[in-house]
Amino acid sequence: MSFETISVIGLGYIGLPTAVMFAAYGKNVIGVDVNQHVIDTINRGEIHIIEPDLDAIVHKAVTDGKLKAVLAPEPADAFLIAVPTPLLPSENEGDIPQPDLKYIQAAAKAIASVLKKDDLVILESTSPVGATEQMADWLAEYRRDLTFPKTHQENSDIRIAHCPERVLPGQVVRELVENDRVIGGLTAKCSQQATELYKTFVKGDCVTTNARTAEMAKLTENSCRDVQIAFANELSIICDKLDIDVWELISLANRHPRINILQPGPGVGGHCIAVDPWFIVSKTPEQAQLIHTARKVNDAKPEWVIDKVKIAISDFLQANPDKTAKDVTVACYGLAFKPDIDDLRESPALKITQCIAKIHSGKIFGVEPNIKTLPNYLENIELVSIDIATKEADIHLMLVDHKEFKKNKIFKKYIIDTKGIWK
Ligand code: SAJ
Repeated sequence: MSFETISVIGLGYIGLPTAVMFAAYGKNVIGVDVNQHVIDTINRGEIHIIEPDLDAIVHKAVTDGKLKAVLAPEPADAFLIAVPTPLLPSENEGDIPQPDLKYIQAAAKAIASVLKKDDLVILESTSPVGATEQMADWLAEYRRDLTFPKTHQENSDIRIAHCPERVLPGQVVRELVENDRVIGGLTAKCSQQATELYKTFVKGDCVTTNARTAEMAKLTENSCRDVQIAFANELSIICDKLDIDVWELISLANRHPRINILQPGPGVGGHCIAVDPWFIVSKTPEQAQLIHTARKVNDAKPEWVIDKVKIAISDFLQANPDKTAKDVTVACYGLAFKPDIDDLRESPALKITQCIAKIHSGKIFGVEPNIKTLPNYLENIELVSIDIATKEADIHLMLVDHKEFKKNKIFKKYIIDTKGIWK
């Protein structure tokens, strides 16, 4: 089977780099997205997301005529679905959030109209266990004239597999090529064809399994990281209570040959680690006790940091009785969801800064070397340089260990250092 034309549905943080990688390796790629701005940007050879090295490859692929972006799917030999799988908003506080598969269903509906015998459909979106089978059922419902693996196994017209993306934001271009891939076909033939497709550019191993295991593998990776970060975050709270430096403690414990504790921080952000464990918890609430607790520990960390800021403000006012809260400036260092990126979405640092801006009557400085302007929705936060913040602020809250902050250690009385870089 040779795949000449490949279609990628959803041109976001995963879909666009994946699409362009196929194009860079000689395939004709049709990218599909529902957003006209995304389509126009890509067709100009530009990108709408921030990812190192991606712009040049997209520019070349579009100029070479290997990649085009369109609003509605066109016929192709293989379809990769890389749409969001968010959580539905919980009705009551404390409810277990449930995954929302509506974008997968919409993508299935959209490609169904152009699907033909011998096509391969791959679900790349991080998904709860069973989602690939569900997607196959939707396709079968929309195209009763075609046969699918559930009823026709290896003889089906359409092959279907789940192949979760596992690339790290900020290193996507390299990791797409180098990482191993888990490929879970609905049948062995589905896995084999999907492997053939990914081998176009993947230098890592393509390891095959079934779709449910592939789904669970991806959720397991991110849940494992979430649980490990929760352990570090819980340690930081315990150590604070016991007057122990958690950073020193972790570096000592990590000298043990079989211990590797991760780093505490202001909470867990991003679009994956804080979301994916819920896909497991919502499916098996009785069994997933540890994974559920880790989510709660990590989600509670921003509140703990905010309490620390309140205490620091009150200590400052006690030491400076001539001042009122209005006179106290709080500088928040780092707004992105992790170091050395400019992505503010799902960022605990941003959430904390916004919350302080709401409850504190004095000035709030946001220091974020990776962005030039603050988004409009951020009220009462002034974007300032490191220099101004260190000179003018009274309370210094370290939230993200960007390289600029590691280089410029500050020595002030009122420091809350959630990343342990200004000891
Ligand atoms: N964090 C800590 N302490 C640590 C490490 C991370 O607090 O020691 C925080 C970060 O500051 C950030 C959050 O965790 O707020 C998540 O950052 P991350 O670097 O752990 O992960 P992501 O969300 O950028 O990417 C993850 C990766 N998964 C794993 O490393 C298992 C990536 O490989 C996945 O492809 C990606 O999720 C995804 O798309 O699912």
